[in-house]
Amino acid sequence: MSIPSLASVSLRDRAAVVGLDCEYRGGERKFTFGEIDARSDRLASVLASRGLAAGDRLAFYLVNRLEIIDLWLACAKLGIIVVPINVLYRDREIRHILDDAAPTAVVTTAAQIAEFPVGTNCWIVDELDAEAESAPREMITTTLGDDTPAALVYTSGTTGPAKGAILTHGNFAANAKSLVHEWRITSADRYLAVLPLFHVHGLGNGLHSWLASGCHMRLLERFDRATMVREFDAYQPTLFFAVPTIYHRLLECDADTALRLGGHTRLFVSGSAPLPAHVLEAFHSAFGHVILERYGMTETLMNCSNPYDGERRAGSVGPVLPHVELRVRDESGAELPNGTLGELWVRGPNVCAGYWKRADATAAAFVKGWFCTGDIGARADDGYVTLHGRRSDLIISGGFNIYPREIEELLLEQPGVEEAAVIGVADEARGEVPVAYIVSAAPLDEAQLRAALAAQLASFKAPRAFVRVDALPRTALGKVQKHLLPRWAP
Ligand code: MLC
Ligand code: AMP
Repeated sequence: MSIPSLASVSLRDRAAVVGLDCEYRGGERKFTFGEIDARSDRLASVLASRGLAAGDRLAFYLVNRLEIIDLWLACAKLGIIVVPINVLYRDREIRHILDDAAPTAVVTTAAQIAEFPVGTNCWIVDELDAEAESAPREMITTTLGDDTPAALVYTSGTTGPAKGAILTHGNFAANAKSLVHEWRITSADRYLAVLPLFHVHGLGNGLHSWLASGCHMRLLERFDRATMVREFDAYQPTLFFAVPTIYHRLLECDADTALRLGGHTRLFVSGSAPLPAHVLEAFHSAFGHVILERYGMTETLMNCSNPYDGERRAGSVGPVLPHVELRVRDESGAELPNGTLGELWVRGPNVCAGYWKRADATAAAFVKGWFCTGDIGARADDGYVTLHGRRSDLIISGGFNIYPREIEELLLEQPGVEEAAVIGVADEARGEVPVAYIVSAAPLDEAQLRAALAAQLASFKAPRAFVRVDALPRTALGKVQKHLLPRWAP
């Protein structure tokens, strides 16, 4: 099924129903599903008149706003491949994505054009919006199959730079249909959307559950603890998707507020990073809800979920979803018995078509149709899956991924830095934060290091601390043994 077919349940069948409210041009506005459909048809005319056709790439670099939905649907209808770029990314991260995906243009704001390399074809979102308002609404007849690429979502590997996971129309549709069924999402739900639409948690799960169910959505620019209580009170959502850091922040609510907020919500979902058992328990006591934890990734959308009815087990991501197959395998690829730790391999309509222009990386990640997730876990006899880390040294901070190697390479370019190793250390709110260990003959100039990193990398990748060491612990073969680095404490 294609994204337009999935969305037609809402856009066409519920055309007269108000399905979205969000900030629009500085004020609050409500949109019917019919208006959303018409807006994306008109934007599709504009994109076609600018020469875009099926298979072309179009990037966006925007915080959550209505126009991302217009863009997503217009591109889906035309078969254009969307390339979301994290708005926190800076120079080097942006350049890499643009070079790799070669989008015709990047849709962004006038204020953010300065973030892009000179010569980048930037389209201003407000100008596109204004042009679309007066554009004709034409019948779109693009042929879309399950295998038609819908998006390239960049995700880093342990070696080498970020790769574009090719997510297809079929991936998004299968994932959304499954979640709507499993989490009992209906048109009566009210979904408060705070997760960024440039990552698959907000895009694949959030936006598409809305489209597939025809529920109501309130789209916020981002999660902000200070305004959240007001938002919950005013909107009274039934559905909330978040990362553990957001639940951690919500626990700062006083007892009465927490009970009140929990009172009208039907389902709180967490994912993208481990949800600590103590947060699950504290949230249960304060808000009266057991958060439903699930497991997904950019390349596969959703793999496992605790059940809607039945036990939501602390520390587990629940059983594999009905449309997905999951195996736990050892290093040779042999299947392991229940209760034994191994790498999780998955297969199903949710799994991406490979990495953009990276046949080598695709071949390395797929074995006989199975995607090797790099996540280490085990399955219990009753089917519940637990995750126990990763094969790589990925750091997840506030639900955003950080690959140490990227920071290490940049540190090595700085004056006086001879060797560098970055590791994740536990952080109560963000789960993990990066800390850099540096070998340098002279004392470290921390301000210079911070400034150099800030100019080129997203702010969430900035090391919490820079620790000078005499040498990095290495094996006889020269491999850095990160687990032997001295413990750092704030
Ligand atoms: C944070 N910032 C954002 C932002 N979140 N900017 C734009 N959009 C967002 N969503 C910026 C802030 O402006 C600030 O920038 C810096 O990041 C730190 O913000 P903070 O508010 O101090 O941080 P915190 O209170 O810790 O909250 C951060 C957060 C954020 C939890 C709201 O980390 C977040 O939105 N995380 C969600 C990540 C996500 O969606 N992951 C899914 C990946 S998909 P500055 O410049 O002032 O420092 C995936 C697969 C799956 O993983 O589905 O499982
Ligand atoms: P990303 O590359 O941003 O898609 O991140 C995907 C990774 O996030 C997965 O491979 C897991 O390592 C991790 N992840 C997602 N959900 C969970 C979860 N519920 N618990 C622990 N880790 C998770």
